[in-house]
Amino acid sequence: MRIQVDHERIAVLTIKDRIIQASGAYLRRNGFTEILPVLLSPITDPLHHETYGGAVDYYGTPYQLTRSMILHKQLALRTLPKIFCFSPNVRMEPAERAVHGRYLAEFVQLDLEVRDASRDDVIAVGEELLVCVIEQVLTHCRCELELLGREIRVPSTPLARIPYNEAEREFGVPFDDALSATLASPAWVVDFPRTVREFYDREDPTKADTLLDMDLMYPEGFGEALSGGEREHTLPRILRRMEQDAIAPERFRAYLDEVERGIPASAGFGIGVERLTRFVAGLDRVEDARLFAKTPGATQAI
Ligand code: ASN
Repeated sequence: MRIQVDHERIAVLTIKDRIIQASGAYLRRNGFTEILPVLLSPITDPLHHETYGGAVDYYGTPYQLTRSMILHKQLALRTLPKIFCFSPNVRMEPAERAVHGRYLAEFVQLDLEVRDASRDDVIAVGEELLVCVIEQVLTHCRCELELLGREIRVPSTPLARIPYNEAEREFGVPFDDALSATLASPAWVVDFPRTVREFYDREDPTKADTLLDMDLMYPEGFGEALSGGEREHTLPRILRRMEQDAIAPERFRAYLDEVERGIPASAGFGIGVERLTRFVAGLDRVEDARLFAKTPGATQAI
């Protein structure tokens, strides 16, 4: 057998390996415990945008392939105070999303959640994590970055925070690509309107219809990196949010039963590992950041 040597691919996967190693080490140093992913469950993230499919016949009951582990993260915090997980997510996005170069039907997010934390707390974790990952890649993957022609700097923190309304006023909606193209350093977008996000992100008690949540935007047009926020954790508020989103509570019965028994207040986020690799390695398309990539709308042999 003749093995083909693809130096660029090796460089990208080496950088990705370093990103995984550095982020896991950073989180463990900071008191987080890694939990293993859930792949199948009667409940998963409803998401706010349309994805389709993903149901599996599980002994005659429809189970979902995980779209994100958000609901399980909340439940896991009853056992452990700070958790993270390299969580495979399946999101069959509409085919037209492939043009953006940042969607994969199957990807991994580094998903974390902290009991009794505020948005500011997890923003600080996100910034330190990003700085640590970039420092580690610069230290250990100089040759790989050089081979890929990528120059990347460690961002200075705290990163800028841009209110959602401001980004919308300046760039319209969706603003991800346009905003990201103007940034020289990663920046947060904060305070999303309730109507554009899922029921689990917490509404600001002092500002109706505004959420205590955030996205991180990469600079140079790489687009969205991460989503997260503080969470709703009481039954009446979650039921109200589901009603506002026209979600039948029956769909989330098992989750709501657990919420009724009590889940902790928390905040957290999930950062896409392939998108982070794409940004750090400076790749045109996210599918170059993993093996066996599945782009929206296309079927693959493997
Ligand atoms: N993981 C995200 C979060 O923690 C949710 C998502 O990916 N939709 O908020």
